[in-house]
Amino acid sequence: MTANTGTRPERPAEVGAVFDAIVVGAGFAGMYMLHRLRGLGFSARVYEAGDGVGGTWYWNRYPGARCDVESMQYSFSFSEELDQEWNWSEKYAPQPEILSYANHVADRFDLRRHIVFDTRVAAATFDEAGNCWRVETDRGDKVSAKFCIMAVGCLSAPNRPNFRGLEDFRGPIYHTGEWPQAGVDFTGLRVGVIGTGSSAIQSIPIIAQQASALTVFQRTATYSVPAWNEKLTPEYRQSIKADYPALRAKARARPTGFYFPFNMESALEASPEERDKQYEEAWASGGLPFLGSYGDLLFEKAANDTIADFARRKIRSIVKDPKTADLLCPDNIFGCKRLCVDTGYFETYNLPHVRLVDVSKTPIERFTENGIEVNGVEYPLDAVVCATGFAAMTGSFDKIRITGRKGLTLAEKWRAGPRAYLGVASVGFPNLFMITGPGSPSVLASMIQAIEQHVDWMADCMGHMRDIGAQTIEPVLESEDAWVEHVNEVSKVSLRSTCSSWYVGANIPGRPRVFMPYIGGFPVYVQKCNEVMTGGFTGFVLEGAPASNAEPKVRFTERWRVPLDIEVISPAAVAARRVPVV
Ligand code: N01
Repeated sequence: MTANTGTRPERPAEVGAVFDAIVVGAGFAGMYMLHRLRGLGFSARVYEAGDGVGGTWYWNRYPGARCDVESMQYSFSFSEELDQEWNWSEKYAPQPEILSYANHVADRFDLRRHIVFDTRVAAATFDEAGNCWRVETDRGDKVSAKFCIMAVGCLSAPNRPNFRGLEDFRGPIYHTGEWPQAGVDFTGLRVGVIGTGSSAIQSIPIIAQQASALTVFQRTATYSVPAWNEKLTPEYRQSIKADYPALRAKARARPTGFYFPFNMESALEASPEERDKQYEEAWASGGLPFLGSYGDLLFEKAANDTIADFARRKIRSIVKDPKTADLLCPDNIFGCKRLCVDTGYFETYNLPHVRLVDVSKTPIERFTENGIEVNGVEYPLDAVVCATGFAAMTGSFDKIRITGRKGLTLAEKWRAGPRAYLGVASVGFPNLFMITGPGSPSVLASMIQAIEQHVDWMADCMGHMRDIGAQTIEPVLESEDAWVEHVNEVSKVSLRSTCSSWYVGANIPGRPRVFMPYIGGFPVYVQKCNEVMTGGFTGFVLEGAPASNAEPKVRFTERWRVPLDIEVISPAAVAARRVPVV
């Protein structure tokens, strides 16, 4: 498969260096973690596999890549100055602009001098005698630190299906999640795209503009809502900047961690005419908020049927060929898999040089020298794009040999599914933190807000440990078990747990079927984390602190005192199944 980068500069291995903290990954999570650690006066080292910052937005350079959370909200909120000085150009920022923002943050906060690029962490081993993590990289570095922080991303380990005959194919094969930095020119080529998830839906309309012929291999049809992306005017930006903190506060109080108006009514209590009107208006606004048209869409199948029917009617109204339209109409729960947001996706199938091949019943048989074979038919191709997604949530942990107490590896511990208390730490792995780990809202919230909340919590925790002289922090098994059970229980409330998506690991053969992110809603989760912290880290054991009679003063990043009463979001609302989760 064609790689993202070319050469990496030679450098000598670093052996024996000791840090307070080692951070794995220099995406938004790793960058903000570094910033907080330095603010606390900790020594820190970040290792990053790529040759630049940005994580997801460094690797996913495929044509059409852009964010599906509005740019004014998909950004760091920890610095009012940063909020004021950065100007997003579009409603949904394109990948190059988000990458520029990541680079701006790295420069503005002088982060690069503590990041080592072109270096992949290969192993992290807890040294029980020394109470520290020993970290090894693929460049031969051997360093150690009291804390090891995984900022490895939820969608960072590409899923490359092992199709028969891959090596026979004469053309290039790309993965959307590892797109070449130099870009790809498909002009005049016959291109095949495998997959119809978010990455495919964004790239297909652009690839179709260049390719002489485009063949899309679809295993599962996908719901998608128009983005109606547009340029942002200075006036609009200013209207938000006039009171950015208020928008940020409203966003933190949302189950999704970003703000959009939504309707808490039941779809089933509305008449068909009222529903159609509501859906038409929401469709005309576009984007993920479409799922907020009613409060029970992800909780009641009958309610979901109404929005699914509407979306199918939209597809049929756009796609001219009825057979292709039929194939493009999903028959599963609307929003069960991650909802896609597109610009001209369904319209692309009206182009004469674009065709859709159904591989749901007869899978891709093999690659040949000249193309892809399905059901005995060879589709001739010059280049192939695998938009086949990721080993989500745990895939990036699997790539590192992480060994905790008594030689137990994280991969062994998580064989039947990930287990982590609050999604931040796992029993047997002291002082190992996971930013947006499994069991936290992560991918069900706006990622940057989820990252900031985790990083602030972890930084406050590490600062507190230093204050009281604690050496290690580790969850108690009962607390971890109870949290994992809670994550599972809450997921059953949502229709989201019912379909085969990457949320449950079902996109990769052999993975255990477990609903990995926490679906109870961002503010509910934040409140739980706050309680744990202000209660003196309940559910965790802190060891090594000398006994003291003084009440420990816990650090706390104030902006996470999220009021649960902003616009009816409450645990009761979650329990009443009336909280749309995107
Ligand atoms: O990956 P996916 P993605 N043969 O797993 C198909 C985020 N994201 O990279 O559904 C044939 O969604 C697979 O088929 P099926 C976002 O959270 C955000 O598109 O498993 N097909 C599916 O159609 C998103 O959800 C943005 O039956 C095969 C596709 O490949 C997540 O990343 C943009 C196959 C994979 O879809 C992942 O999105 C992009 C096989 N052997 C991504 N194996 C934003 O907008 C897999 N497929 C911010």
